[in-house]
Amino acid sequence: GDGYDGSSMWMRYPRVDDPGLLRRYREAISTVVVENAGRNKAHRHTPNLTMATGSAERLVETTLEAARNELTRGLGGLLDRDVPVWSDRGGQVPDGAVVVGTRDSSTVVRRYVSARDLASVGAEGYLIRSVSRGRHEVTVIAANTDVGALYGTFAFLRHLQTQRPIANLNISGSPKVEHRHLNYWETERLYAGNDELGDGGLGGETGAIFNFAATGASAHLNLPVILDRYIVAARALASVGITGITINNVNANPVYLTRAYIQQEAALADALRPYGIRLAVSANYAAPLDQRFAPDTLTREQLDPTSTEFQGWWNRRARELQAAIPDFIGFTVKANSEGQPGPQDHGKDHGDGANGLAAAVAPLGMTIFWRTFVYNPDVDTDRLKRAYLEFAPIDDEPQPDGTRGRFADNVFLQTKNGPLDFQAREPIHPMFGRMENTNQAIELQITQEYTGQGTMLTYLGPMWEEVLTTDTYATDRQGRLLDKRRVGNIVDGSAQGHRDTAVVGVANLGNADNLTGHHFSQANLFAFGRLAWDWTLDAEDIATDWVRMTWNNRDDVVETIVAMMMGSWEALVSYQTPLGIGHQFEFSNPADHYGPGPSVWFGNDDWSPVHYNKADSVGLGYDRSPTGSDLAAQYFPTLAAKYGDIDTVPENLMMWFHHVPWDHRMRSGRIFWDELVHRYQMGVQYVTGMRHTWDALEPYLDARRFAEVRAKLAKHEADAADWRDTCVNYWQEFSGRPVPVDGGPLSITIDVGGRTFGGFDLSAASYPIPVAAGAS
Ligand code: BDP
Repeated sequence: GDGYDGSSMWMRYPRVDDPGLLRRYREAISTVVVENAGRNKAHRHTPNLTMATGSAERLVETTLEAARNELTRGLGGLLDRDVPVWSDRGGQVPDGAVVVGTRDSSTVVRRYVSARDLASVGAEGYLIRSVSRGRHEVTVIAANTDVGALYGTFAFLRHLQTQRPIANLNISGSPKVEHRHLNYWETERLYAGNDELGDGGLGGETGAIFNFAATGASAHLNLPVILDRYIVAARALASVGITGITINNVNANPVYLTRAYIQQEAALADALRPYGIRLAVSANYAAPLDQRFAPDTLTREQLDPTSTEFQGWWNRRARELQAAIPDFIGFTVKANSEGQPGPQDHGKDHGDGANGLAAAVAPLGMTIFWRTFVYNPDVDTDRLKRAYLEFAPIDDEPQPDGTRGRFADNVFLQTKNGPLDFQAREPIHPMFGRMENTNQAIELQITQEYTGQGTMLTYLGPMWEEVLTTDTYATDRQGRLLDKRRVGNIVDGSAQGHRDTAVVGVANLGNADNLTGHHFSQANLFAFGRLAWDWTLDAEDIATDWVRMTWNNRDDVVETIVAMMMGSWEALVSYQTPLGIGHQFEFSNPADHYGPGPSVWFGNDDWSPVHYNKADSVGLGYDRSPTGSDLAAQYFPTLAAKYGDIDTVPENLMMWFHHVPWDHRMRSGRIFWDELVHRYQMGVQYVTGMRHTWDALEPYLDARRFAEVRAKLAKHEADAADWRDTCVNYWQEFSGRPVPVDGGPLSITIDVGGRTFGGFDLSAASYPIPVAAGAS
């Protein structure tokens, strides 16, 4: 693509538009030097793997080739001239060389970067330095491994894409978390190109980017051909440091374990491997019953996870996978959750189940990611308490050797950020900090299931920043507060000394031209990767980088778009589920989890909005304080006390923990009813503000993407208003109070983590840029 269809994502590399900067970049950069790029050839199971016809690209065979190609492509674009690869083996590297490598691969790196300096950045980190020798100025991108060199390459390109100065570079980076994975629910919750032909997917257009099932002319993944789009995705993921993908839905179809599929998975793994991306598969606990594996099938009785039959069966599948994919990660498992089979069907618990699979794959060096998204409609009145109740005792169980915790070392418990299900705002999951003896991965949702799907412009960076920086108030066994105890510290291991660490994001890639459907959904993939690498990064800085890389570098344009993005999530919370109310979504195709349904009852509590809102003449919200379900008690004491008391609970979580009386006095001075209506109003008006602001940006943006976002914003605004009207009208039946008619505020500002965004003056006739952050 030309970059104006979004198909290059944030790797567009247009010519640097600031003439002074372009001159300085051109002076500093002349050639690319990647010595020994062809060594360390990545394993190929599929020797004749090729790119689809029409592709300009050849498949790279090594990680250093990927780095070299990215540099020539990126620098060539940004500098708008050829930046050749230097190939003269004998001579000294030329002035202006950009050198990439490790101390093993590169004599230049060896000359300029000491082993000691490199040791500080670890296996996947990098150093970027300007060095000079005589009149020679050289930029060195150095790492301990080839993949570290690739990450450094992308960091260097990002530096130029965001137009930072190139003189005297001394940059380093290294990830805080080891496993930075995507889960790809290939048949569910895709909002990027889902059934674009409108024929129910019959045209092979299912929306999945990696489509294993398709055959014939429209097949996406057809051995041994790899589409360019997979490589764009691989580059995008490598650019933010993603290390693995579980490629199929957690509601797992065992077909992904069959030989025919493994062959295709191997081809995909071959193509992604040079980019440092490994594959995993979601496993269905009862797959051994599946006749597609005949004669290697088990009986129901043999599904006991402690049995040698069960472990042997999974060991055989894992061996087959490893034979084709030597760096295969392991399995992601959703068991005894939403109707999926699991160990409890055989009288065993989650510890037995996870450990049974873990034992089967441990000899192969593989890992089990066991999800904790469990709830039991038969016994739970408040399903949010279920995960902690099931998993905490196993984590705490005394072992024969005197230690605690039954989960095996190669098991991660994978837990969603909040206890319900990826709602736009939830409190943190009470398990964070509670799994002292078990590896714990956090699962975030990048695909916008509950946050506007393919229509609403919702930047999720601030949400993840809120989650990861939330204080758990975790204590040690003696009840003393830990020093480092934010969710991010729990996840990166610094809180409780965990060595194995993981962040997982439910991905939003699809088969749309721009890979994510909404152009702004690309920002969520970008932000997820950056935060998975380093959760202490600032969501606004990440947005700023993304806008500069993806749209343009005019400061006033950048500030304007970033300001829109930064308030967009809080605005969505406001018009959908303000003040901590949970799950108010209707559940009717095709609008699943998109539109409002506050009055709906589905025949059981699990997913019914009326169960979550508990609207009555007294007030609104779910009592999870000590007078109610007491979910609050699952948190560490300080947080339990804070959440459990209506006077100390943060207002943005008030209805999560309390049934709030309509006339409760809020911090704004308004009564709760008035505040509630005000929130709905503000959310919608923020969207109106975004639409107007976007219109003002027309002269500065490319026509195609401008128009596509503009059309989405119009629908976004209408749908946000529908949320407000549907909900406010329904609540009014219970509150019996008039809707406050102050006309709403004229200047809309949204508070994100103590910072103010918006400042849209809706009384003005026109909305000239800049609408800068904080202006009001
Ligand atoms: C729910 C989704 C469903 C997933 C489930 C899960 O609606 O598609 O299968 O979560 O995470 O939010 O297992």
